[in-house]
Amino acid sequence: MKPKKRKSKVKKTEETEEVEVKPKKRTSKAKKTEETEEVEEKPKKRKSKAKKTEETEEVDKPKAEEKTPKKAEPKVKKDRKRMPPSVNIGTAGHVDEGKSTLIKLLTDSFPDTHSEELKRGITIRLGYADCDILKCPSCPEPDCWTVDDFCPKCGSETEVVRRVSFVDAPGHEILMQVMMSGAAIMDGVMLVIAANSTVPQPQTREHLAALTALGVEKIVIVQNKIDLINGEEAMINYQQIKEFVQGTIAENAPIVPMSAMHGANLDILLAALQEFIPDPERDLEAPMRMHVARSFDINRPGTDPKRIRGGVLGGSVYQGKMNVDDDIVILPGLKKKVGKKTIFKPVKTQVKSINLGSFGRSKTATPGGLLGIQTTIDPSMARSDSLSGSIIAAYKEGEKLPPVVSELELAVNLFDNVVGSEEHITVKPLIRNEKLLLTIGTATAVCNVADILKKGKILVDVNPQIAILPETKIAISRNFNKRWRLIGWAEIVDYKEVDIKIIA
Ligand SMILES: Nc1nc2c(ncn2[C@@H]2O[C@H](COP(=O)(O)OP(=O)(O)OP(=O)(O)O)[C@@H](O)[C@H]2O)c(=O)[nH]1
Ligand SMILES: [Mg+2]
Ligand SMILES: [Zn+2]
Repeated sequence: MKPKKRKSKVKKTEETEEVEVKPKKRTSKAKKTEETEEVEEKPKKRKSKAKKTEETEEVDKPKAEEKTPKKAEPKVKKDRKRMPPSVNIGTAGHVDEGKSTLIKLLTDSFPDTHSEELKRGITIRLGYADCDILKCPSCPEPDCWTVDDFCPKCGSETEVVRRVSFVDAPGHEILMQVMMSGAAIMDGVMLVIAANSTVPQPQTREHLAALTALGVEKIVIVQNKIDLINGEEAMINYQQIKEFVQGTIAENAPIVPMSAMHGANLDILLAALQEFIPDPERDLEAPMRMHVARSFDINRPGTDPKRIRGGVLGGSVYQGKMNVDDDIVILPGLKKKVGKKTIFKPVKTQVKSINLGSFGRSKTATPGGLLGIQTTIDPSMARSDSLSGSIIAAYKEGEKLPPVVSELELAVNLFDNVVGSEEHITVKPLIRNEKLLLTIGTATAVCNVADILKKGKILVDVNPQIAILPETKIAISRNFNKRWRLIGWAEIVDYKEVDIKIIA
């Protein structure tokens, strides 16, 4: 592609700034506090032997304990076999339908830990937690599946079959980009639909469309909150779900009726996850690439300068293998202001340690599983997710790095209608100079449409630049009344690469 000079008026930072989320009522706050206390006095249902990691310390705020499933207190096995996570399973679905409660049931930890999330009663950021899926050697399918060390049905010792990392996405309509950047690190998804609501709700539709656009096609549907309805209502709701998914990627997805709050049918859900979301085939020989979904500074204020630890980046390995002490490059890199322009400087650093969630420290990381890596970069550069949306690549002298781009040529597919709004909005064709929000991997960028080309192709300016994996599918959102709505998706046909100079 020929270099072209075109001035873009886009300022990513201003336009992508977080939109105010309206407070939402959450039921029985007082009751919840009582329950929290009660839960804390009891021995923990499942004890994780992983040491508390640096990564978790950062977000270690008071936990919002949801109602504990009414199950017998299982014992904890001492010599439990441990294996690193091998798959990432996400949540998707309309706000408040029980995604985080489901993660709590599976992993024993409630993902909403930030004070704003607790105050508003909704998920705002991506949540992370993991658990082992275990099998009872004595019970038949699907009774045999559990997340406990001892079978809740017969008491036999269970065996670990695999470890799963979960990515909990928010359902609120204005947090669509958060959900979509989370989709970049999901191998499969649990689409949660409340049985006591009509199907589909706007974000049930929009999330399914986003999953389709971004190629997350392994789906298990959770028909949640069945404790709130009777058998007949459950059947009507089930039919609505069936009709909704007909002709979509979720057409053949299993539908598991559940109560995430009371733990009903957890075994059936686990059986479905085992069958319908297997570990994808991984390319361990390919050059290592990792999606960064968050970044932070783990040093407490006032830390002795000699003991300061480098910036931490969290996300998931996309391909290849990462080892402690590997040289890596963060792309597009560290943000710098040059006059009025924001530019990025790719930075070379080293993997100092690898943390696989509650599994704990590891010398290596492969695709599947969420991880945090400590690097040698100035920790202030990683503060407050400032590096989320980056790509980390293995650094080897002379080896090609993922491109950092300033322009993209896209083959676009637009939906007929805006799927995520209550009202009916037709998607009109794209026009030159309009601004679109693109979700590319874990990155989001407001881009200017520079040109409309033939055969459904467009040219967009990417400013500030981002790093891409060229095979990545892109979700396209358009602004309607100050709200970004998903309107379609695209594939990368060509791109204009920025010359990068790596700083060590
Ligand atoms: N009765 C009943 N209530 C449930 C169940 N699952 C979740 N809830 C309640 O539904 C409300 C919302 O649950 P969350 O898990 O926060 O929902 P969410 O889908 O994560 O919400 P967002 O992340 O904000 O989209 C909470 O009050 C839960 O206690 C269930 O199976 N039965
Ligand atoms: Mg939630
Ligand atoms: Zn059993």
